[in-house]
Formats: sequence, C-alpha cells, structure tokens
Amino acid sequence: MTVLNDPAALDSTVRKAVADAAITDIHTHLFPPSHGNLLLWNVDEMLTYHYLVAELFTMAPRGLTLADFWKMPKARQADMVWEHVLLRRGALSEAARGVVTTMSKLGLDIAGRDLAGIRKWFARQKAEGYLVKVFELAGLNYAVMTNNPFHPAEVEHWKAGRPLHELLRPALRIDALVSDWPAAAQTMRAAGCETAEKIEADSFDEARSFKEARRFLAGWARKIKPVYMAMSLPSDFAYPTAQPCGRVLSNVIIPAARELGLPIAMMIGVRRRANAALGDGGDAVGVADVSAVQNLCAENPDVKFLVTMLSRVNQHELCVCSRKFGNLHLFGCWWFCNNPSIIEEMTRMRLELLGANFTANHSDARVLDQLIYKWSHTRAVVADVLADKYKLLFQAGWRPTDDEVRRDARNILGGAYEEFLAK
Ligand code: FIX
Ligand code: ZN
Repeated sequence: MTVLNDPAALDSTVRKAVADAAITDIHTHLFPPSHGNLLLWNVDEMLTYHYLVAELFTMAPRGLTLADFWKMPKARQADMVWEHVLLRRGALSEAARGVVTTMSKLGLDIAGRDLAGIRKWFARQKAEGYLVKVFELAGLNYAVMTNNPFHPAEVEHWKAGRPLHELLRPALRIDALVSDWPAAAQTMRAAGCETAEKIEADSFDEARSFKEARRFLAGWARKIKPVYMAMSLPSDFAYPTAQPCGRVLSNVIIPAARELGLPIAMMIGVRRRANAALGDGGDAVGVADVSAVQNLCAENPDVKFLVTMLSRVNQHELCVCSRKFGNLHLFGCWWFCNNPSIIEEMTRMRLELLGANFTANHSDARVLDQLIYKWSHTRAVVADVLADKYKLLFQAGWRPTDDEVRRDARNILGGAYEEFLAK
C-alpha cells in the first residue's frame, strides 16, 4: 500500500487502476458457443448491429427499402453499412467508431479499409477460442447473458443440457410475463402449467395462473441458476397499477424473487416499435416515471432491484431515488445513453450522489466482438472522470492510497454489483 502524496502519481495510478480493473459486464445478449448460431460474432455481424442499420436508413440511397434490405444476405447488408455509414459518412457515430476500435484492437487492417482481408481473417477463427480472446482484450472477468425461457430457440439448448461457459453467467429474462401475458401463458401451458390465456383481476383463474407462473419461474431458476431475473419496461410503466403488468409484478415476479432469493433487474423507458420495420433498431426512448421504482423499492425492502433507465432526462431523479433505498442498485448507460458524452455526465453525477456505489456501465453487446469497443470506450471516459474526482479530493486535502484507488475503480466496474448481490 502506498500513500499517493503527489498529484501526478495519483493521476497515473487512477488511470492505471481503471485500465487494469477486471470488469464484470452485468448485461449482455451473448450466448455460449455451445448454443450455436445464437452467439453472434464477426465483422458482418458487427456491421449489421441494429444501431448501425438504423443509422443506414437515415442516409440510405434513394429507393432502398427496408423490405429489400432484409431480403439481402448478411454480407450484402454489411456491405451497405460499410459503404454508406463508414465510407461515405465518415464513421463518426459511436457504433461506427466501435467497428473501427474493435478491428484495430484485433490487429486488423481497418486503417487500410481492407474489408475483404478482415473477412478472411474472421473465416479462420473458431467461436470458442475467439470468445476467450475477446474477453481478454476487453479485460472482463465474466459477463451476464440474457436467457429467455419464452424463446423456443433458446429453450432447445437448455433442454439439450448444452454446456455453458465459465466466462458467461445466466440471467432469466421474463419480459413476456409483463408485456404479453396471453403469449406467455401459452408457452407456460405448453410446458405443463395451468395458465389461463385471459386473466381477470381477482378471479379463481387468475390466482391459479399466477401460482403456476411462479412454479414455471422456479423450474427455470433451478434449471439455469440465474444471477437475477430481468425485464425491460416501457416509458409509460407505472407501479402500482391495476393493469395486468402490475398484477403480474405483485403476484408473480416479486413473490418469485422473494422465494428464489433473486434480484429483479429492470430496464425502463423504451418505446417499442416506433418504426417496427427496422426490427430491433426500431425502438425509441421516452421519459419514464421514477416513482414506479420508488414505490417498488419502498413496498418490497426485502427484494433487491437493479435498475437502469433509457432517457437521459430520468438519470438525476433516479440517482436521488437510489440514495433512499439500500435495495436499489443503479447500473449502466443503457443503449442511447451508451455514448461518451452521456457516460461522462452520468458517471460524474453518480459519483457525486452515490460515491462508488453503482455500476458505471454494461455493454449490452449482442455481438461478441462489441465487448472490445464498448469497454475500451467506457474505460477511457471512466478514467478521465475518476482522475478528475480524485484530483479535486486531493486538492481538498485527502491523500488516497493506491489500494483505495484500485478498490474504487473495481467497485464502479462490477465490484459494487457483486457486493449488492451478496448482501
Ligand atoms: O431489452 C434489452 O435488453 C435491450 O437492451 C435490447 O433489446 C436492445 O435492442 C439493445 O440491444 C440495446 O442495446
Ligand atoms: Zn439488452
């Protein structure tokens, strides 16, 4: 342990601590290689990330329709993004820069714009070895997946008992229960649960259906051993509410969380299908009501909530809410907030209001390779913000040690999340 007595040593220690910290990525859409083509990776998957497809259609050549685009083979779709978003418009967006960062860090000739050569290199890689390489380059100790028991292709792999991977931990994704009860009830019936398609408040059918839904969740929790249950919620999400979503939360999800000892992760503020033809890229953002989070935390002090919100407008109120509840942990700069300018603002504000007791970011990677750029870009911003905060602290008269600096860097990159889960 060394006391950091001069500002230059403090600055370099902070930057090194952030660069070296092992990151826990607490929300991704990755899968183990054993789950076959559910695990997306390579340059064409990077180029056709839904963030980039949405950008392409703000600048697509006249006459190109989404219907035509979706009919193209993946490599042709990737060519379109390469040509229009990167070559003709300068690769200036965060997602486009991400492709450049990733290829550079893999040692590929992105400066020479050699897409054909890059594709040849990827064709020689094997998923298993590539996954380990990407985690090493990104500096992660592990990442949390999104495992959806309402998605038949995913269920197949779990039923077959395919092996997981030590770098990936499961999370049970349960959106269907709150966003589309009739479809969820059908899936649960097919799995042997007595869940009615229509649930009337306080009816016999509802009580039985909810009990059966809890049994369904318990079965999946036993099977996959998730670290939490997760759902995304729309910008008009309210709690409490007499709507089916509120009844399912109160009678299925919260009691199941309690019984199973699982935290509930909530990602709030999406406006689904603003332009449905864009697929995953067609969702937008809306300002949500933080009092729904406040009510859930206040009513259920014995349940843990991990929360992120999509609108920049909600971030300050959410930070204040987090100060009030020990059962609330804030995480990530979700989706449209995962840009350097907003990560910087959010990380500063969170440090100022919460100390190091939050999780600065999650990658939300859908394509394995994205871990490389998302974490490289986040580390750069977090290092600047933390160095600045330590500088101010030094000026105020505090003399931190190198161990304390490393502790704090790790805390906002996964340590605080692990402590929250363990407490
Ligand atoms: O609901 C979610 O988990 C979202 O993160 C995704 O569905 C979204 O499409 C995404 O990829 C955001 O980064
Ligand atoms: Zn996600």
